Formats: sequence, C-alpha cells, structure tokens
Amino acid sequence: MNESEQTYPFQNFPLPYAYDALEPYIDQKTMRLHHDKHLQTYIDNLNQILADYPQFQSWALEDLLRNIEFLPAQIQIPVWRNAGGVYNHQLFFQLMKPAEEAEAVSEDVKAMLEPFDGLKGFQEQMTKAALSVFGSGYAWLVMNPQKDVSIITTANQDTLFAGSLYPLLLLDVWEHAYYLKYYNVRADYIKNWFSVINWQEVLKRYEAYKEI
Ligand code: MN3
Repeated sequence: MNESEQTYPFQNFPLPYAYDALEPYIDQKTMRLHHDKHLQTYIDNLNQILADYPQFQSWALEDLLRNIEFLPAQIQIPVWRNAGGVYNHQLFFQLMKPAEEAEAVSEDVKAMLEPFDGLKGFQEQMTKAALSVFGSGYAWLVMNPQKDVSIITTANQDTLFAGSLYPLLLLDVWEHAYYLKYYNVRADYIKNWFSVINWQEVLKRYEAYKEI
C-alpha cells in the first residue's frame, strides 16, 4: 500500500534501508531516534487524536491535510501538526538512500535542475534556503502547476497541502535531524545530506507530476 493512502490507525513503516546505511553522512543513532521516536510520536499523537473521532478514521493522511478546515475546530491544529509530521518524515526518509548506491547524477536530473544552472547551483540555493530556516522546519524542491521548479522553506511541520505546490524533495532541518552528530553546525549536515539524496525517486516524482 502506498504510504499516503494509509488510514487510522496509522503505523510506522520500516525505513527502506538499514539504520546505519546513511553513515557516515547521517549517523545510525540519529536515524534510530528520528524514525523510531520522533516519527513514532507524531503517529501516536495522530492516532490518539483520531481515536475520539471515528468519522475521520477512514481519511488518509493526505485527505486530513488537504481538508483540514472540515475537521472540528478543536482538532485542526493538532491534526495539522501531527499528520504533517508523519507525512513530512515518511517522505524525507523515502527520498534518501545509501551513498554507496548513489549513481552519477543522470542527464534527466541535470535537466530537472536546469533552472538552478545545474546541480551545483541547486546545492548552493538549497543550502542557503535550509540555513535560512529560523528554528524548526524544512527546505523543499517543489514544482508549481505551471511545472516550474523552485526552492522554498516551511516552518515546523507545515506541509504543502494548503497551497498548490507539489513536493519533489525535502530536507528536515529540525535540530533533532542533526544535533547528535553535527551539534549546532547545520551547514555541515546540509552538505553531507547531498550525498544521500535518492535522485531516482525525486526524478520519479518530477516525471509523474509533469504528466498531470
Ligand atoms: Mn524530523
């Protein structure tokens, strides 16, 4: 089942690689905490909130986020935060892969990144965006309905479902994503994350959305 189609009670899917598979770029301890504790907490919170609202238990994660204004007022903010936390983390983990499995960046990826003058320009702009996030949030590579790609940032566990942008790639810059290994040096974490991007998956998302 596609992860975005799952409904209450939400479950934590295993990582698509071993906890230590992203070493030395992202350490095993961070991955265990990030996946087993941080993501799990968002899942547990979301299930706990929806336990009292059986009428929304058949809604997929995306339905909840897209239609947040149709939920009872008292659960809109907690569902937005926790469902967002689940969605963002599942996508973030899915879009990384072990560096030793990484292939040379393909011509198709280069074409996708043309608006940034290629891979290097993309890395520079993504780094700048990720460093600019004040406090907790994400930097994203997104596509708009006109099929233009750009880089944006979001705060906390906001998702892109309130607008019309489609997520191609995201970088978690909450401190929990890097503090154990990189302490306060977010820039080094960002630099190393570029080595574990799953470009094939990103490209799949890009190609699929271009067709819509
Ligand atoms: Mn996180």
